[in-house]
Amino acid sequence: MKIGIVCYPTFGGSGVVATELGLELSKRGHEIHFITYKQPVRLELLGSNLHFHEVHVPEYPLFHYQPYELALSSKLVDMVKLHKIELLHVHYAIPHAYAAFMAQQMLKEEGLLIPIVTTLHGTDITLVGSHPFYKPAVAFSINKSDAVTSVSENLKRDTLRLFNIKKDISVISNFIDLDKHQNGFTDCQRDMMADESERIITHISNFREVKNIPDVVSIFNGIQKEIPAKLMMVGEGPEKVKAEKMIDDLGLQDKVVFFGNSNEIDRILCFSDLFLLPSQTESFGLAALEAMASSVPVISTNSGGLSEVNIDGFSGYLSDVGDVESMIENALKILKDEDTLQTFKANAKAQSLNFDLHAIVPKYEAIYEQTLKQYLMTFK
Ligand code: GMT
Repeated sequence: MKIGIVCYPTFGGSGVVATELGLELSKRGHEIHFITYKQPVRLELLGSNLHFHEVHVPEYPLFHYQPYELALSSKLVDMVKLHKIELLHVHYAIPHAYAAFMAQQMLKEEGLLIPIVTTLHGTDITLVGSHPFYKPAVAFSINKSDAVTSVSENLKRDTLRLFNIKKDISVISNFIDLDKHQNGFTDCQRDMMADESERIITHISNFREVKNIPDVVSIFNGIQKEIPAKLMMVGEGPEKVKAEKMIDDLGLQDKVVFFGNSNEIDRILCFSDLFLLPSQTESFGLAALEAMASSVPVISTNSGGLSEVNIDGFSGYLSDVGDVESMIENALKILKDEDTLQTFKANAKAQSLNFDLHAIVPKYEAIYEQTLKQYLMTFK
């Protein structure tokens, strides 16, 4: 099948999922066209089955805000026609499903039929989308999609609770390419980061408010008071400055390494002992799954879809949002004793196997086939 994928190409989980999905679909013989404003960060090799089309927004002084949705929908129309794309899979209701719907209508005027599959990732529903200002556009975009998927049961429930949705929502959980997390390194170069006696704690995110970055620092502070430890902070975002200041105030400068955005996540996870994700909410928590796939147990909150990913007392522990004391206590339960740590590491890996991409990508293929068939039938 010829599939157009629209996503945010940056370091967020939705872009990663869309990219890994496109890569796997191309390996399975589909022709994939990524249509977005920048080449997705994890998309390295383009080939005969894998294409990238950049959406360029022309600068026009009359527009106070340059209209990305307009540029995207025009680009979608052009690419669908040029490459005979049969189906659009858009990640995020706004603005992507919104722009795809406009493209679909324009194409219909020319007698071309193309269905839209929309995947909801979370922030389009729980943070941005539920804002009264965007609510009508989100509900409209979801209801006008030909198929809708959500990355967790929890996100499906939230979507149905917050919006007036007339569409069925299929839950297809996020997945992981386990081959990329085999810890194939002969040497993780752990000694470059910490002494043998120190535990390595890692946090990876886009440092937005929803990630509760001050809690990451407080949890680490509590841990390092009890056992020797280092903190790896990976990513960039608005809360990073706050974290740096907190670390200075607590005198932890020598114990914390900031990496910025990294394409070497698997290398960093390879030498990590524990992953922290104390978010206010996560529709899924792909970063936690990536950690678990690298045999790193997870200390997280129990909010959103996190309890579908991290299993309390098995692959890590879950606490209420903001309950830093309980997160410190749980982290120490895992880290204090070597045998317990090894058990949690093995459990984290075992839990990640439930999200193997080879089991989950066929679910998307089934949705594509069914949606295309149904959509074309409606116009017969
Ligand atoms: O919050 C992020 O880290 C970015 C955001 C995104 O749009 O990429 O992540 C959302 O989608 C991911 C992939 O489905 C999920 O794993 C994240 O939990 C979700 N973020 C939130 O719900 C806050």
